[in-house]
Amino acid sequence: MSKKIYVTTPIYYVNDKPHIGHAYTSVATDFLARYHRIIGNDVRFQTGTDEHGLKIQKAAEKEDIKPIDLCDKNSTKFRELSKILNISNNDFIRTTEDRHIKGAQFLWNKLYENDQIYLDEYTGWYSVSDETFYNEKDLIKDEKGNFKTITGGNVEWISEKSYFFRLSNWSDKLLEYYKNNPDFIMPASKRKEVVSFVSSGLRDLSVSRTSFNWGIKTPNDNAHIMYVWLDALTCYPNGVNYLSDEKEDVSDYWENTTHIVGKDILRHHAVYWPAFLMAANLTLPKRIFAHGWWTNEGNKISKSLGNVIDPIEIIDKYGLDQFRYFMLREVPFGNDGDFSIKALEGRINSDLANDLGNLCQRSLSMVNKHLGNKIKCVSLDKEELEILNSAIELNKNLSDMVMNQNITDYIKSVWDLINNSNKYFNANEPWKKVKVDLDEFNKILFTTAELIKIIAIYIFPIMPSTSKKIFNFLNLEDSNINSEYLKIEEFNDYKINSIEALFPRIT
Ligand code: ME8
Repeated sequence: MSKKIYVTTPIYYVNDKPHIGHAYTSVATDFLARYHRIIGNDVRFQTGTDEHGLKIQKAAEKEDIKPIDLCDKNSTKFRELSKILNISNNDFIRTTEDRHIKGAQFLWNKLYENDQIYLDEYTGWYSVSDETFYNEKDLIKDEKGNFKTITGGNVEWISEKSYFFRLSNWSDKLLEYYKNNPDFIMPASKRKEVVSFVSSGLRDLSVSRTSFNWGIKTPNDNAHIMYVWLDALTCYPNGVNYLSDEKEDVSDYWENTTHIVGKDILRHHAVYWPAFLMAANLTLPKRIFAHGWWTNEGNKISKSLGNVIDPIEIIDKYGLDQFRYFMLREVPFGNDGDFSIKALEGRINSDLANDLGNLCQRSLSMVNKHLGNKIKCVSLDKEELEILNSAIELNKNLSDMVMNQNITDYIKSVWDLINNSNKYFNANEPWKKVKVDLDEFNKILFTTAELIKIIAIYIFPIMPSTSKKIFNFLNLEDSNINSEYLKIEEFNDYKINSIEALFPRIT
């Protein structure tokens, strides 16, 4: 039965152009959206840009342009990157859009009406780079004696009038919620971190600023703008029109929402966000999945170290599907990982050119050479039926893995299938059979073509263009690759189109 599903990436800050970390989250979320569509779910997938706050205002001042002009310029770059990455999002939201501003103010009003917000003064540390308030105990001192965030970011001391959200009232409710919904935060190691953070006690959270003006006005008081995280988090329900009294059908998606985020912003998503929603009597998302952090050849990726990786350069040199495959396969989803060119080239040559590329090219080019581009549909023996049925059955396991965002095991299982298909092909030695028994040769190639078709469906979420290319080799309609194709083509002959190398080897 088709389910409504909503998946989201974080909305990215527009103070600068996108880098590989942004590309990673978008590709991983795209993987999930595409798989859900394959199995017939009705998916909405949102990404977008986070455009308010001091970080953006300062970046605009530095370039001597208006904040909105900086936002327009850099938001376009994120939108373009989504296209380059072949991301299948249905929506791209900007926090400077009217629909977003209305939704953010709607949530504020609900909190205000429910007496969850009060006026006071914030005096303490603030990090502009991650737009976060810090307790001194959570900071570290550098060698010069200056306080820094644990990731090395600067903090500044601020003191200004501010509205506060009664976060401290929500500690117990949050802990109870985590306990009753053990899959709300994943992976489990990250849930533990959040539980321990909340158990140590929460302080009320400053949710408005008065010392600058690049933000959404708080509806009850013109002197304040909303804290950028309260503003930004509402982008998710705003994309499905949930923060409104005139909810449309589209809000049904909200009931089944998965937020994919990096571990850097887990606290905002797994603590502040559910507390805001509970306090406003609104529905919580189903799942927050926090993935790990990429380093570059072993070093932290940072502008000051000058080692920021531009995903577009990598894609230009190695190809998009190669990049997508590497990002998704190299690091267990949820763990930290390292980007290295050697590892990328290794994966392209072994997993892509040797395993997948060879399987397709060797077998299908034999069809073109010896069977005049056609494979006849034949009745299959036990061995063939078993291998094909188990390839089809695999989809049940893959589906369970996707429900748990287990992208890594998904890819490993598909590669086991590719390797088993290569084994089947090799063990049956079609290059010998072609000389003595053309029917037997045809049967081996038919089975292999069926396996290749099934593999093409399973790799669609990872490498959509490659999947389509393979469908084209098999002369199958590629506009809607889905699990309907997961059956043995008992009545259809195959026509094989001309074959090209899928993944050139890197030498
Ligand atoms: O935090 N490794 O935006 P942002 C892996 N606007 N992922 C990385 C990464 C790295 N080295 N660097 C960045 C914000 N990311 C807020 C979000 S949501 C309501 C507001 C990815 O531009 C990762 O997903 O700093 C991280 O969480 C996100 O980019 C941060 O993007």
